[in-house]
Order: sequence, then structure tokens, then C-alpha cells
Amino acid sequence: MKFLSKLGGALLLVALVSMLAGSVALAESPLQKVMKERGLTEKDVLAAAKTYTPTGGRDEYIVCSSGGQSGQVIFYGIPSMRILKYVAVFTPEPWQGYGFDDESKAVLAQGRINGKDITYGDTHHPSFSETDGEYDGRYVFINDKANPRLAVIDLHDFETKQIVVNPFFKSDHGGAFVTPNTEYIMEASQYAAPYSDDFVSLNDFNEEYRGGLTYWKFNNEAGRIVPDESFTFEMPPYSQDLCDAGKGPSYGWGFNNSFCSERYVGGIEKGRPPYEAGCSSKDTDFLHITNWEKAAELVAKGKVKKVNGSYMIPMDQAIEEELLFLVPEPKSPHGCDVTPDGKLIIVSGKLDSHAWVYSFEKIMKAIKDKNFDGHDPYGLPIIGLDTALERSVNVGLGPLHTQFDSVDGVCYTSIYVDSQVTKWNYRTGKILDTIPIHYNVGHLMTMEGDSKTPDGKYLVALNKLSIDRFNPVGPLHPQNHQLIDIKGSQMELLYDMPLPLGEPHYAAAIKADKLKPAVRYQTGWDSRSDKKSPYRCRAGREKTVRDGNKVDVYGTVIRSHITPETIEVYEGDTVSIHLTNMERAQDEVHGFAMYGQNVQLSIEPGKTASTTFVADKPGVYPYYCTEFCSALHLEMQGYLLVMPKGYKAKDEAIVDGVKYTKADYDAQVATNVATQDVINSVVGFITSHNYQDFATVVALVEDATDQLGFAEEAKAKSEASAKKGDYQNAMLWANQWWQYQVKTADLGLRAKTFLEQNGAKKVK
Ligand code: CUK
Ligand code: CUA
Repeated sequence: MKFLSKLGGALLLVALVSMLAGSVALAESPLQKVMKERGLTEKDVLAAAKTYTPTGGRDEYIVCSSGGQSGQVIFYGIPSMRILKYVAVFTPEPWQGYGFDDESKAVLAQGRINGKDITYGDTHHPSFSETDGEYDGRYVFINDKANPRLAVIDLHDFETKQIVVNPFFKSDHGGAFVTPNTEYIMEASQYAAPYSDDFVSLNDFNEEYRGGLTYWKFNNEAGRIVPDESFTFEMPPYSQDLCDAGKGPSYGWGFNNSFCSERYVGGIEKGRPPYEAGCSSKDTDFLHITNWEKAAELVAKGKVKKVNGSYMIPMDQAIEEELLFLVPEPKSPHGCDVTPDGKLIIVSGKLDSHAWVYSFEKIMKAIKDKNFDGHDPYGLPIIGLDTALERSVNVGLGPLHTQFDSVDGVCYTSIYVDSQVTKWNYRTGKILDTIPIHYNVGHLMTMEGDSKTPDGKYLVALNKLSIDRFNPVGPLHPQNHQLIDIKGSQMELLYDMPLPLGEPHYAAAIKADKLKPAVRYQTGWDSRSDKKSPYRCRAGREKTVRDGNKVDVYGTVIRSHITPETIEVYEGDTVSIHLTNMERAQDEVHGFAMYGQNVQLSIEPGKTASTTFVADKPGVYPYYCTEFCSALHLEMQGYLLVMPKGYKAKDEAIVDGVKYTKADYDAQVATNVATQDVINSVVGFITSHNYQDFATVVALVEDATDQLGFAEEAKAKSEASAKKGDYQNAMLWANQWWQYQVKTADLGLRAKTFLEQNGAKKVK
């Protein structure tokens, strides 16, 4: 009985436990509750977990995306898809002071065309600098399709350093693509045009209009393009499209496809069939193959002549020297991508459903054997399609661009018309997977996908339309970058990111740890020329220099004042204000904006930035700091006084709004003494720990020491005034002394917190 009742009790217990467990399972977890409220599936939550980056977290990859018509580039992180920075390139951008300070105006001026300022760009293809075929994190290059220009962005500070204008073209699309050691940056033209800036009738299209491909020489030490050592291949008036540089076995060669080899000239208004009909009537166009290594040797030997002041290799010379060859391509091709091993070249036909895979080895053999199918109307040798082709693969309707996986042979092609990405194997021709895209994908990009060792992992589809993917914001929609996980055998869509800046044609992603951006500049740095600024200024050396009616103000900015605080000039003066940011602390940027003069500077720690304008109207022009840099940021201010011609300043002191007494002074000093106690205790904590092992803390301590030095100077002034019984100034300087103490304490506390959170050890 006893046993039975025991058993019964045990059974009851089991039943109870299982009931309880059941009710526990029924109760929603906080996660389930959120999923239900927001209508999320388990797949959604998994996708979120793959992209979510907690506060303070970092991304594994950094993307540089073209900003399309904005003339900028966009940096964002993967997998979080958080936008980090728009970098101004061809277009003025006030936050960065780009196109507002004199230094960056000089960069934009390099991009003038026939003397005309061009204040936008149509950026298409960013390209990271490479060393031995790997992204090296030093530079990014980007083209402007509308105006044939190329820009250099230094990743040391993410600033645009140089713009070059193509000396021959009237547009460029096939840029920027770098050679494996960034010896050259490729830039192909798009719309055939005369090389001169003169009028040439369209009737002379075949004879006088030309395409071309420029190899811009890059000086890797100076970080600048050298126009004098760059050269251009004259090409037929086909529409040259995208490029890619050979690598490995194909090192020294470049490839670029083309369309409209029909050389059709439209004229819809005169009853002629339009361009789109005439430019896609033939079944094939041409892949152009150029030997840049040999061309560079000819340039070095002085065997290439200059036209318009720049080296130009005419087609006759290219034929003679065996520098330029053609291979037929599928109808209306787009994209031109060399495989990571450098052995194959993949070109897609926009109006075809195939990706065509060419063999570099076969191309070389044909060249060696002089095995040509014939010549184009300009005498360029054409290698037979069958001779050069490895295979063609049906990947879907409207294939455009191809990117590579870390797995050998695996690649991804964007399919514009079918709105999908096709994963396939270029060695076997086998289709592996497809995924629908929303909508109409243009380029796509894998991690380090243009390097010789792609990482794969993620793929971003750069989509032309977003239609219904986001909350509507009027007829102009953002573009959509879709993040896709490609680690498994099936592609999985993770995230949609709206990009509201322009149409970002192409992007490239680099491992984040390859980037080593600076925290500050050397003090007095002109970041655009990367030299010490002739206008730099040290604290205490601020001055105003007049030369005739040109006034140069050499000033400084530091929390929380602009020196000088008053600038007096006369009507008609040309005023240049040069400001140096004295800060050494991370992220302590000061801005400088002024009423009515179109002035807005961004002065990062160490930088010297200048603004020049004509003070043509007498008046009062307040100026201030535009970055909320400190508690007294709003007080970081001053006045430009433009005095009428012949105005005589009154010889009286400014009357203070408030009068202070000895009691006010004593109270302030008491506060300062108490504040100093806090500082001392923080300093005691820091110095009793191994703070020197933490670079962040060392920088904070340096900054704090500076601030404390200023506090002592103000204290001395305060005490001197008090000694003379001048409690007005004694009180004001005592307050300034306190301001510096507050900044010191703030820095000290940040350092202390950092040490506590990062396991600093006690040393004494
Ligand atoms: S282009 Cu836009 S989708 Cu300029 Cu590279 Cu192909
Ligand atoms: Cu400096 Cu606000």
C-alpha cells in the first residue's frame, strides 16, 4: 500500500510537473511577445540577429559605395548596414566644409572643365587601392561619368585629395578600376566624341569621333595621380563600357567591353530610328584587350607622342606594336570581370541571357599565332569568338555584373530583367542557386570581391528601384541595398537599406581592420595638400595682418572659444580667416559659420582651414562654432565688424552688463578650490594605475594637462587683478579658470571610467 501510494504520489508529481512545464511553454517569452507584436517570423529574427550590432560594436567590413548623382561616396558597415560617412568628392558639402574652405575649393577647382566650375558628379565605380592584388586600405578612387573626371580619396582621413580631368574624353563610364599594385587606374570613355573641344559635325562621326581608355599613373608614395605619366589608348567610336585589370597570369593586361559598335548616330527628331534601336541591332559588340605593361614601356622609352599635353597611343601605333585587340561579345554587353585567378574574363549580354566566359590563355595563343578572324573598320585585329571563348552560360534575362566567392569557381551575376541574383560556377557552367531581388538589380558586390582572394560571406545587391520596400516619401524613392548572406549553399536575404543620396552604381567592401584612419592631424595641417599650412597658428600667437585692403586673420579654436573674438575690417576689404584647431582630443571638432558670407568650416583636431571673402557691405556679422563641442559651445562666438570706409573707432572700453564684487570673486575662488580637489583625486586615481598602457587614456591625459595649463594661466590673471583690487576682471578670470577646470575634470573622469572598464592595474 505504502509503495502504491508512493507510486501514486510520484505519478501525480510527474503529471503536475508536466502540466507546469506545459503552462511555462505556453507563456510567451519577451522575444516571442515582440515577434508576435511585430509579426516577425523565426527567419526574420535570425536575419536580425545576423545584422544587429550592439551599441559600441563594430562591423567586419566597410563598404565604399558610389553616391551616384550626389557626386559623393558613401561609407557604411557590413553586416550592420549602418551609414558611417558621406565623403564629399565632386560636390560641395557643408558639414565637411568641402567647397567652403579655401583648401577644398582648390581641390574642386582641379575639376573645372574649360574653366567652368562643375559642382556635381555622377559617380559610378569606386575602387580600393591594391597591393599584390589585395585591397590595402590606403586609397579609394571614383569616377564621374558625366564629366570625365577621376578623384583620389585618402583613407587616412577619408578626404578627397585630388581630381583629374581626362584630357580627351567628354564622358567616362569605365572608371575607376585599379591594376594589381595600383600602378594605374583605368578610365574608359563612354559616349564617343571628338578629342578636341571644337565643334565637329555628327556627319564626321566615324572619322572624327573617338572612344578611348586612359591608364592614369598613380604615385603610391605621394598618393596622387601623375597626369604627366598617364597615357590613353585611342579607340574606335564604340561606347566603351566597364573595365577590369588582369591579375596573376593576365597581369599587365586590361579588359574593357563596349556597346554600340554599330557606331549608330540617332536623330529621332529628324525621323531617324533612335539610338536604342541602332545601338543594339548587331548580334555582337567587342571586348577590348590592351597591353598596358608594354604601352607603359613605350611611354618610358619616349616612343609615344603627346596630344593635348598628354600621352596618346593612336590606333595605328597600337596595331603596329600589338597593344590592342578585339574579341566579339554578346549583344549589348555590360560588365567585365576578371576571375580572382586572373585566367578568365566574364562578360554579360544585357540583351542576351548568357554570361560569356573568355579564356586569357586562348586569347594569348591567338595573339601569338596571329590567329585573327579579321579586322574592324579601323584595322584592329579581331580574335574569333570560338577561339577565345571558354563557355557561355544561361544565367537569366539581362545579366549585368559578376562578383566572386571565396569558393573557387563560384560567382554571382546580377540579372536585371529577371530581378534576381544567379549563383553559378564559371568552371563547370552549372547554376547553383537563384534569389529574387527587389527590384532590378544593377551591380552586386561580395566582400573584397574584386581582389585576388575574395572573402565571399555577404553579397550586396545594389538595386535600381525600391518601389514598395519602404515608407513612401514622394515620387523620388531611395535606392535599395539588399544584404544577402552567402555563407551557406542557399543565398538568404537579410536586410534592406534605403540609400537616399543618388543612384549608387557600384560599391566595394574592404575588411574593416585594414583601415587605419587618423584620429587627429599634426597641428597646423592643410589636409587637402597634406602639408603644414602656411596659415597655421599657435595659441597665444593669434594675429591680424593687413596688407593694403587684404586682411589675414590667423586664429585658433579650442573649447570653448574662437580667437579672435572680434574681427574689425573696413568695407571693401578682402578678408581671409585662417583657423587652427588646437585640440588633440578625439572627435573635438569645431565648426565656423558666419552670417551672410556663405562661410562654414569644419576644423578637425589639428587642422588649419581658411575662408576668404570680400567684406563688401558694412555691418555686424556674428560668427560661431557649429559643432556642439562642449558645455559652453553656445558661447563659442564672436563678431566680424565691417566698418564703413573712414569710420573712426570710439576710444572707450566696452561696458560690462554685470558688475562683480569681492564677495562674487571669493565665492568663485571657493568653487575653484573645491573643483581642484576633484581633479586632484581623479589625477591620483589615473597616475596610480598603468594608464600609459592605454593609448586612449594617454591622449585624454595629454588633453587634460593642456586644459589644466590654461586654467593656471587664467588663475594667475585672476589673482593679479584681485591684487590690484580690480574684482571685475578678477571675477571674470576666476570664471575662465573654472571653465578650464571643468574641461580638465571632464577629460579626467572619461579617462578614469575608461581605466575602470578596461581592467587597468594598480601600480602604486
Ligand atoms: S553601371 Cu550602373 S548598373 Cu555605371 Cu557599372 Cu552597371
Ligand atoms: Cu566648438 Cu562648439
